[in-house]
Amino acid sequence: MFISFEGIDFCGKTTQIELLKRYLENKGRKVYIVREPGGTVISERIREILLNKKHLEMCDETEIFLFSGARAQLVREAIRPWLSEGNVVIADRFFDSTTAYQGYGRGIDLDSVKKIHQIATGGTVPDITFYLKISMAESIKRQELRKTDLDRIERSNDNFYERVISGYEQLALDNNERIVTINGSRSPEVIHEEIIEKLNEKMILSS
Ligand code: T5A
Repeated sequence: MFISFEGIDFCGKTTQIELLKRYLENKGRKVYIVREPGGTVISERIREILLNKKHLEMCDETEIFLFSGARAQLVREAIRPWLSEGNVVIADRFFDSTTAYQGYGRGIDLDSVKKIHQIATGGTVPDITFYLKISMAESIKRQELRKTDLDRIERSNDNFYERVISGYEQLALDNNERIVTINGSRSPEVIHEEIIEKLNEKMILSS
């Protein structure tokens, strides 16, 4: 079982992933969480380069290849071996993030983005993806509450984030058999319940 979570920054993915992990472990499942970019020694090194707020000169093409390089390593070193042992893998972002941020957000041609995904993942696709939908205003509110320093991507302007949100909307429409849109502006407990409901509906938990 391979589950991914998507959405704009501060949409609540990490919070929901922790709740879901606990739920599944209580059901006796072994669960691995991976975050993107990151999750292996090499991918975490790439993460440092990508998110470093000093790297403002990074061009969009370098950005997409670095995100995809980190993913290629993660898929082969961690995700596939864990899935093949029958474990649950929950990914905090996967290739939909690249389509939304680098494709729709930065404006890289979407057909090229798809080809890069194919090379990076070699066809490994989540069984189900939860898109936690929040508005730009909600994202900014949570970011201000958290008071942490912003990384390089988070320093992108509001127009960029509006394009990323439109990208996620389009992705959800185009992949409605895989991507489930969840209203992420409610309480974490209510969101968690809906996620469990959807997993049961799609019989993902019984496999
Ligand atoms: N990126 C990533 C790309 O551009 N392309 C790619 O291909 C990939 C993979 C990664 C950055 O890289 C970009 C996207 C990102 O900008 P990151 O540090 O890993 O950077 O950041 P995020 O994935 O965005 O993770 P965040 O930690 O910022 O946000 P989460 O995980 O979505 O949210 P979470 O759970 O940490 O919650 C954020 C805050 O909101 C509160 C939490 O307490 C926390 O303070 N919160 C809620 N508040 C109210 N109601 C709820 N329901 C709440 N749920 C959580």
